[in-house]
Amino acid sequence: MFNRNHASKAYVALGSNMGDRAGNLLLALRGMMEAAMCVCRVSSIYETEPLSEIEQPPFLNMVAEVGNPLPAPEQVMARLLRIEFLLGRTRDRKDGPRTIDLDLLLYGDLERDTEFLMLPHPRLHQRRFVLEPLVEVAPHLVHPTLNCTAAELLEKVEDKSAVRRWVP
Ligand code: PH2
Ligand code: MG
Ligand code: MG
Repeated sequence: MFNRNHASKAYVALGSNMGDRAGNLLLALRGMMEAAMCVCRVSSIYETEPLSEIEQPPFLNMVAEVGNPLPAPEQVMARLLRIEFLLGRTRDRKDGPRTIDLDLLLYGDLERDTEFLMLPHPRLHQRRFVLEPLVEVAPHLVHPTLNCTAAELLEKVEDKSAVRRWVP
């Protein structure tokens, strides 16, 4: 099949709302590079209102573009989970506050539907805290199943929660 997006690019959403939030994001980026993931572009850091049923502190979010050469998608996912673990991520409460959350959003045009890995990420188009930084790094990226660009998804998103460039 014709691949509309650059075949070898993947996009990872990073989020933290516990401890040293910016430090956690930067340690995660370093972890990704140390795990042989080539981080070729990063967005600004955004401070974002939690999208959650649970009362919790504001997040810092960003998006990283990873590419060339890319490990297989399951390998990328496994490495992201390992970095979350190394940075103290626990899963004691579903959707509770976290030191670090690393979500694989897209991997070229690949689709996956397993318990371990869903591609494209099933909620990416509903979340302003993902779309704002994604548009900053890849406005023309085409969503493989919704068939519109990241910029178009951001224009259409109903989520109006606050997403602002973070100033340290
Ligand atoms: N992550 C969630 C749920 N809600 N809200 C914001 N603002 N940022 C996040 O990263 C986030 C969230 C589940 O992973
Ligand atoms: Mg998440
Ligand atoms: Mg996650």
